[in-house]
Amino acid sequence: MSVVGIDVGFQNCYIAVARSGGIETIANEYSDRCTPACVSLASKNRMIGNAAKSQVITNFKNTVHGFKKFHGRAFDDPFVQTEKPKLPYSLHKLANGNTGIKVRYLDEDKVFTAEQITGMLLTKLKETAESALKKPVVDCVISVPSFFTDAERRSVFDATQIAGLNCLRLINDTTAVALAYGIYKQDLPTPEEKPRNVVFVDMGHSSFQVSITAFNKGKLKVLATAFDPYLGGRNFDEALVEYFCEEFKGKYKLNVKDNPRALLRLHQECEKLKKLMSANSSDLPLNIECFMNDIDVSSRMNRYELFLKHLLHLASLYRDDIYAVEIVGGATRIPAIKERISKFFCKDVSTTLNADEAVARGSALQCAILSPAFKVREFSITDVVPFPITLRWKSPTEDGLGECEVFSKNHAAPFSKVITFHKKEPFDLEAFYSNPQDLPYSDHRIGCFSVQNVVPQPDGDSSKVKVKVRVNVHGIFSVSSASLIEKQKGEGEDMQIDSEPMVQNEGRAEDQVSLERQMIIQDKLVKEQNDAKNAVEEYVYDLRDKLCGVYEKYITEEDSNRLTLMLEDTENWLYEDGEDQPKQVYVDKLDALKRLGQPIQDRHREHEDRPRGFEELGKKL
Ligand code: ATP
Ligand code: K
Ligand code: MG
Repeated sequence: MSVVGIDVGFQNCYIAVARSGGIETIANEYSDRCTPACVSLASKNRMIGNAAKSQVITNFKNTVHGFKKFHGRAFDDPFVQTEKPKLPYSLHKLANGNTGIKVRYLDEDKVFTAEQITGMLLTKLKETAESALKKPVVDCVISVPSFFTDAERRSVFDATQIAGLNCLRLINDTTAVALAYGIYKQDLPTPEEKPRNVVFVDMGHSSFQVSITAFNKGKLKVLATAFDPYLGGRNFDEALVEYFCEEFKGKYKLNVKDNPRALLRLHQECEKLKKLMSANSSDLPLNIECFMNDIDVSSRMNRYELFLKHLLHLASLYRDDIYAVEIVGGATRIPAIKERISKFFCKDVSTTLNADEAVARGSALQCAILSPAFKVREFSITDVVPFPITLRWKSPTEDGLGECEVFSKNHAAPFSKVITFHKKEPFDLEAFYSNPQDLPYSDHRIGCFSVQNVVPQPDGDSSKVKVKVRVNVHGIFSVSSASLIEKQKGEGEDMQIDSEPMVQNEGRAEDQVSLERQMIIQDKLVKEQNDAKNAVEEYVYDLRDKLCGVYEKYITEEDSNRLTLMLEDTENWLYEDGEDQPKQVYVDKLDALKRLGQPIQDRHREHEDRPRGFEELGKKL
């Protein structure tokens, strides 16, 4: 059984695996440990990760990136509506009101849910892990932002199922980082001693998360989390893009925003520039050739200007008694960000963790702890509820409408609580986030839970109903069970609960799972076809080279000319009729060529081996 942790970032994904020697971050087929969160749909197949990223400009309408925050969101959500005009691909309102992504795939218009797109990405990450580990990957731990609400978490969880993964836990980004920090520390205070408090800061591409975590030997407890769900590296890119759009309007009379391709290129160049600015204090140039309408553009940017354009809000946190401030996430490489964080906590920031990989590594550690297949040091993790949750109840005829806050902000999680009701009939429990104004999500409802089969006591009195509410290991809320206590016996009888989350995945789970399987098969077919075609092409080039080189002595001029002509024909065929043929056609073609090439190769090999054979014979004698 493999033990895998996956950091699904807004921009960058990482996979870490637990092996007996420790945690290791895995590289993909491009020898890259980072896999871009990007999916590109095409007329024959999908490209995912690095291959998709190279399509961002050429196939911009069908190359999906920046979708992480569409999970569990309504199409009419203000966030979705502000993102929409900035995206090169189209969004579409699904039947259930959620955000769908509209692309052309297999020469048809298709709408995918956010669960499906992330499912595709996870398929790729799963395959990457499988080819590195050389065994199937099923169990995993996936990271999510600490501020993800119930609907967002359930949506990501559905995506893991579409990809055929068994997600043991959705772990908060900063909690994964805390685990990666704490589990190997030998000098943590004993459980009786005062805990060591460490602040973890993660600024990625789309968001800013901070947690304060207390460590003792063998355990960590998150005390509080704070976040700005809309502040990340991309805001800096956008600020730069805005700046240059304005400048180019005046300087070159170019309306960059009217041209999606140019805008995407400017985005890419601005991100590069931003990264350069982290390492350079001087002015830096920006040059893009043939940018728009055949015009080359150039400009300069200095740090000062960029930073004045941006205000950074840090959540108010405890400042005293902080042992260290550990920073991770790509955007914490920006010097001004580092400075602000350091200034805020009156402390130098530490960068002892791998800024890019800590989330994935912590997730893998959590997977190792949860997996029965792996032995790892005991380490207990207590996380927090990011937003307070209230329960409201009502029954059809009885009065006594009421509500109470069942989980306060920063309440420990996972956690179960029992609440007692006195009821004569079935009743509904509505769960919602207590403070809609603090929620980075437009719907504060979580779900409705109906407690069935409630009846009065034989004497006509109300029955005592014990209801268990729970925030589970994924940070998802539920009314998990209810039992009716009989007055005389004092025993409980389990009641049925019908639960209905407010936001549900639009597709039927089984359909989406089988659709993903079909797409995997389709991609595989296309890959095999391409590989077979490439093999023909390679053979043609290789043989042609050798015919005028090392094989020259082993073939008559006449045969050589004939073969060369044939190779030329094959090459032309590959660009014309042979452009898109079934795999078998290429396999047959290659066989036919090899039948002609092999004897020459054999004669050559024989000749090469002969002197060596004599040499060896000589040694033996
Ligand atoms: P999120 O955590 O929001 O889901 P993510 O995990 O994909 O996003 P990271 O990989 O942590 O994000 O960070 C990516 C961001 O960091 C991008 O905005 C990228 O441009 C920025 N970044 C990376 N290196 C540097 C650098 N040297 N200087 C400035 N910014 C950088
Ligand atoms: K990441
Ligand atoms: Mg991240």
